[in-house]
Parts: sequence; structure tokens; C-alpha cells
Amino acid sequence: MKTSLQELQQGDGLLIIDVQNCFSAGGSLAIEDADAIIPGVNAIIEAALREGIPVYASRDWHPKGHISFREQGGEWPPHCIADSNDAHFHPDLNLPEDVVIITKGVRFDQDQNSVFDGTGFAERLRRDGIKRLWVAGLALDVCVFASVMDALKEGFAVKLLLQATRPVNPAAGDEALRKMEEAGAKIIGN
Ligand code: VGL
Ligand code: ZN
Repeated sequence: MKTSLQELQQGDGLLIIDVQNCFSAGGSLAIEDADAIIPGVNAIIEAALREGIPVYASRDWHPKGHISFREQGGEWPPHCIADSNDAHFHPDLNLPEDVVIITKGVRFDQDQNSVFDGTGFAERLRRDGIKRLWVAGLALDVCVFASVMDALKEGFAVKLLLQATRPVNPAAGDEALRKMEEAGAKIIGN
């Protein structure tokens, strides 16, 4: 990932998606090998700090009995319950003091896989002068995919850090990569 980090420039932002205990080893919706992304994510956070690039971090933050849970007819086991330890950021993730946190998945009537879905995040990025996002996090085939597709639709350029993401489902992850690339995202590190 070294070469890509040297390309950080003004107008870039770093978006770290859902690097939380729930998706890590021992979490309620643990993703295989998720913890392996942490050193790479921390490396790009450090690079962003050095270059004065703003850091945004999202978290999946569900009310009990959320609509996306199986007990409600949804797709997932209960996970990332708001304010529980399971929902907290991974303890080894070195988020900077001035990180901007995006909270999603709080709606009662529908899930929000994309960090842009009903959050006003695109407006915030424009206000911050962001033109291009470097994206890392979880899960490649779910929230990373939905967020990257929305970022492109909103007119932001996207660089996705392949070594700093993992899928829930590997086949779906490959399909997501293909669609993101087709939509204009640059996949870094493959
Ligand atoms: C996610 C499954 C359920 C994600 C969130 O952050 O990718 N995946 N909720
Ligand atoms: Zn969720």
C-alpha cells in the first residue's frame, strides 16, 4: 500500500467504514480475517494525518429489534447494538481526535448500508472541500459496496484499498469489486 499512500493530496478524504467489534473476531457478525486489515487502516490514518487529510469513520449502530435482524425477517443476526461494546470501534483502530463519525443503521423503518443514505454525508464532504475518497473497512460486499456506489453517484472519485477491506461473502465481494470498478472506482492494491 506504500506507493498509493504517496498519492494523497489536498481535496482527498479518508473514509473508514464500520471497523467495529461486531464485524471483528468474536463479534456478533464476525467477518473472516477482518482483524487483519487493522495495520493497513492505521497506516493510512497516519498518512492522512501527516498530509492534513480529513478522516471520516462510520459505524453501524442499530436499535434493539432492528429491521435488518432475522427475528424481524431481515438478513442478519442481531449485531452492532447501539452503544454496546460490540458496536464500539475496534480497540486497535487508531482514530484521530478530530475524526468525523457517521452513525448509520439507526432508522426503524429501513436499513442503511450506505454512509450516504439519509445522513447528509455528501453535503458534509462538499463543505469540507472533498473531491476524492480513499475507502477502507467492512464489509466489502455490503456497506463498503453500497457506500462506494453512492459516493460515485454523488460525484466523488473513489480509491478503494483492497488490502484494507474484507467481505462477508467472498463471491459477493468479487462481484462487488467488479461493479465498483465498472462504476469508476479505482481498486488499489490488487
Ligand atoms: C454491514 C451487514 C449488516 C456492514 C452492516 O457494515 O457491511 N454488514 N450490517
Ligand atoms: Zn447492520
